[in-house]
Amino acid sequence: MSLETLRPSPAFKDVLPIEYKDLVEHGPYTNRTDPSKQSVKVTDMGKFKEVIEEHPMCAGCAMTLFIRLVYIGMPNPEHTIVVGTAGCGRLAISQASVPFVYGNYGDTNAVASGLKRGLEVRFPNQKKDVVVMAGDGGLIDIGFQGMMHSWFRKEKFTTIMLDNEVYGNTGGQESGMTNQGKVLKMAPRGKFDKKIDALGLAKVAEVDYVARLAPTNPARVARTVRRAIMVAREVGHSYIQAYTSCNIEYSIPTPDVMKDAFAIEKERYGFEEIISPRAQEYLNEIEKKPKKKKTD
Ligand SMILES: Cc1ncc(C[n+]2csc(CCOP(=O)(O)OP(=O)(O)O)c2C)c(N)n1
Ligand code: SF4
Repeated sequence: MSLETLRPSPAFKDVLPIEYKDLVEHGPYTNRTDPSKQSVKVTDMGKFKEVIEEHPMCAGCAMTLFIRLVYIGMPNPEHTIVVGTAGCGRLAISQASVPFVYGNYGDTNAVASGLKRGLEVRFPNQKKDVVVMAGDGGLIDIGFQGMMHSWFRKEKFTTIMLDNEVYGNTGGQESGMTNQGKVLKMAPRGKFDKKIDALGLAKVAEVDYVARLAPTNPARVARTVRRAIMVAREVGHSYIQAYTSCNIEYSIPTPDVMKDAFAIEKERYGFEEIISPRAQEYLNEIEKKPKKKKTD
């Protein structure tokens, strides 16, 4: 079997599905010379073919906006595999034109570790990006062990936590990321313990690129995703923690979802990046602006 990635024969171009052709000709599958640059921009949303266009999640759910931005931020979606699990996010993630591996709840980072290593053997000449995208419950609670070990081993993939601070998909149980005292449908006396400091854990594990953000600034989300994936591709592990409110379990009226995101960002979820020296060196290199030619 060839080690080359599948490439459709030009003779079959006309009969390829229109969706695929649009992704190549008017979307993010476009070939680009510099893999660190995106071929589509957040500011052009609505004008290009996106890898995710439909989802069955609740109307106005901030998680869906964030997931959409993640796919726009991917440097090479055509060479990316997303690993997810049970939870609200997979309802949208499974609709994207990017392969999706549905791991058992709690197994995502173990599955991604094996997948990434396997891809390196199978495609030695083609970088393949692996991204775990799962809920706070799936990662900090049931997937905690696998997640932490993948961080300590510096596995070359990205973990994205969709932190809605609750088990949304199963009707409102507290997670390790729920704030202390928060009353939820299935935590009627309020959560006893503190929100787990996942960023602090990532620091202890010396994860090469760590970022926390809310989906208030779409361009920043896309840039952060691109940086995280590029660091994972060449340097080590990367972790993004995103506030993706659950308007159902937190009773946020749909029109106020973004107002809530701005308020929480201001109060306790400000944008933060923690970058190791070797990751910073790599990012400086790929983000270096070409010098302007002097004109006489
Ligand atoms: C091993 C296992 N335990 C429990 C479940 C049931 N389950 C499905 S989704 C879910 C909670 C999801 O919460 P979270 O990961 O925070 O994602 P959210 O739905 O909030 O986005 C649970 C407990 C399961 N599918 N598998
Ligand atoms: S239950 Fe919450 S997190 Fe899940 S889709 Fe609905 S609003 Fe989003």
